[in-house]
Amino acid sequence: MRTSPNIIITGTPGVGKTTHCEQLAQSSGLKHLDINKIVKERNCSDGYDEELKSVIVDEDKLLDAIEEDLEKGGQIIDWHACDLFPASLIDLVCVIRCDSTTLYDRLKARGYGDKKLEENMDAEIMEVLLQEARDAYEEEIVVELHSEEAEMIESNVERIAAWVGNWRRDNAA
Ligand code: DAT
Repeated sequence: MRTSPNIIITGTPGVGKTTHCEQLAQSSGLKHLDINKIVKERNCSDGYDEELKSVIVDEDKLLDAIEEDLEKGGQIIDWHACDLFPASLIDLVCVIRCDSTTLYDRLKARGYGDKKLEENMDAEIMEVLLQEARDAYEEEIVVELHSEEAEMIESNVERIAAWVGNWRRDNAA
């Protein structure tokens, strides 16, 4: 029985997932599971996509690598996909959103090539991650949050941290 919830913070690259996760980890005491880092450190890759300049993830290896952490609870999963994590271990899914102009500037600043930039812009405009979250998890646990300006991070994090406090109270042994 978990005494702290597991939360997924997902969204298109550049929307602000890592920034949210770092602040949420500080204010809630939950652990930030940076999946990009875990894939590298625990060798969960299955090759490299030269065209997109990104690592191909072996999802089975990744799940094996974090399963124990998820069973313990208290994890914040930071990843641009969400439907691979078992619904029974997930308590809240936050889909971070960002308007196209702002996202374009952030991805350009990151040095993304044209193809990668275009794919990610399309994904955000088509609400791909929001749909993926809604298809994989109960509607009540999927929340859409906007992140164009700094104050939005603060209010989103406060809102999630308050939710964590309620979850812990409701699920206290
Ligand atoms: P992700 O983890 O989704 O790829 P990130 O947290 O690394 O995104 O953020 C990408 C960049 O955008 C980074 O330079 C921080 C900035 N950023 C994110 N959310 C922001 C916000 N609400 N206001 C201002 N800048 C933001």
